[in-house]
Amino acid sequence: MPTPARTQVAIVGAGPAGLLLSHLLHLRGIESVVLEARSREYVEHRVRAGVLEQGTVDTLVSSGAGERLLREGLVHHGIELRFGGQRHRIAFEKLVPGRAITVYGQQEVVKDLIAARLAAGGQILFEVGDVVPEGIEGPRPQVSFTHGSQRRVIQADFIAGCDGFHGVCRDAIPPGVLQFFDKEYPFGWLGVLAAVAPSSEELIYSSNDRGFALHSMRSPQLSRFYLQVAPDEDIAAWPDERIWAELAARLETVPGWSLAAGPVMEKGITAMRSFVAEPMQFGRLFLAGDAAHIVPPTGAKGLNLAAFDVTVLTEAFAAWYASGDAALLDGYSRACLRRVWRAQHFSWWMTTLLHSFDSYDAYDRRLQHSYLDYVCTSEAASTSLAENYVGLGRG
Ligand code: RFL
Ligand code: PHB
Repeated sequence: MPTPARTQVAIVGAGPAGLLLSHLLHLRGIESVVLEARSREYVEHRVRAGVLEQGTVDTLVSSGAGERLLREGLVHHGIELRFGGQRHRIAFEKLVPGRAITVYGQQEVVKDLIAARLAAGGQILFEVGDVVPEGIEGPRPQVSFTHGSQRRVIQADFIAGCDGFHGVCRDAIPPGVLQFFDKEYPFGWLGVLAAVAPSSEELIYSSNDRGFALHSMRSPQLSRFYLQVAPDEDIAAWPDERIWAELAARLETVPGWSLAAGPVMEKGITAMRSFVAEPMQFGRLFLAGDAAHIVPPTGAKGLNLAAFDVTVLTEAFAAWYASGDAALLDGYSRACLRRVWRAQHFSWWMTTLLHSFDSYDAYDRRLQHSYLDYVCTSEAASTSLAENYVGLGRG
């Protein structure tokens, strides 16, 4: 298919934000072209998030892209916290009745959305280079880029910057317009995908003097783990035997529970940070997902925020195309940032609650332990964790 010279919304980035936006716009009769730096193979196999809030699942299902998700996703009604030799279940069915999470890999969401776009004749250009958003202050923005060694331009009504934290769209906004809020944590996560049946039916978040560990999963045959490590840790320092020994040391802290090991399929280290750019819009350029904000993965919020942003943006574009009414577009940033900041706080709080900090003295560790104990023994405190974890209402 030839690259069009014009579209309604030019979308930079084929992650969950860009693909879901393109899909939702199509359902409203709005055309888009998605420009992605990486190959289709690469984006479909990038192992990342795994926890979908009910609202994200509902969006995917009601848009017709959730058929496999409903079949293969694992619905969970609780998570387990471990600390100080104890285990405690946060029971969603009791604390937040009727709400649950679904464990389904981000790359599966990406595969489903790419399939839906291509089936509907949607345009996704993979392996584009040197993407430059231009003219965003005026009514006729455009994106220039290189594709197949040729320089091309697509004119649009709007540009959606869905190009992740390291993308180019945020930087296309003139200096001084955006305000940045930022926090770095003194650790990273070593993520591991292993071909072994999960040793638990639900996710286990374990706080340990050796560092935090998380047991998650992808399917009845595939487990996903994370270990707190130094932020500049060298992956070469983590041969598989060391990973399994450390996971066992941090997770096998309650009597009668043991971890099953298996072949490691994939491993990598991610830095942990919090970041928000405000506002999420300038002129005809709208930022969505990680391009505008990131959270440490402890609260499992990043992908869900990206999905929320693009549902708000879809409504705003739809109103503008239907009647020329720009009120929702003008309110886009404000509508998203309220939820973004709640997720920022929750993710920071979960991270602070569960990780070990070198800077902590004995007093700080007692405080952390006391808070964990409170979360596990007070219904009010565990309800607060549960309602944030499953995702607050969309109002
Ligand atoms: P993405 O997924 O980064 O997609 C951006 C896309 O833009 C492309 N791109 C460009 N394309 C063209 N030109 C350029 N100049 C470009 N620059 C970049 C990139 O190649 C990419 O394809 O951002 P998006 O769509 O906003 O989605 C956000 C999510 O990916 C992210 O928030 C989550 O993965 C965060 N996250 C989690 N979120 C959850 O909700 N639940 C979880 O359980 C969860 N676990 C996690 C996570 C993130 C993790 N890592 C690796 C950071 C676990 C981990 C370990
Ligand atoms: C995951 O399964 O990848 C996952 C689960 C929970 C988190 C982060 C990541 O908090």
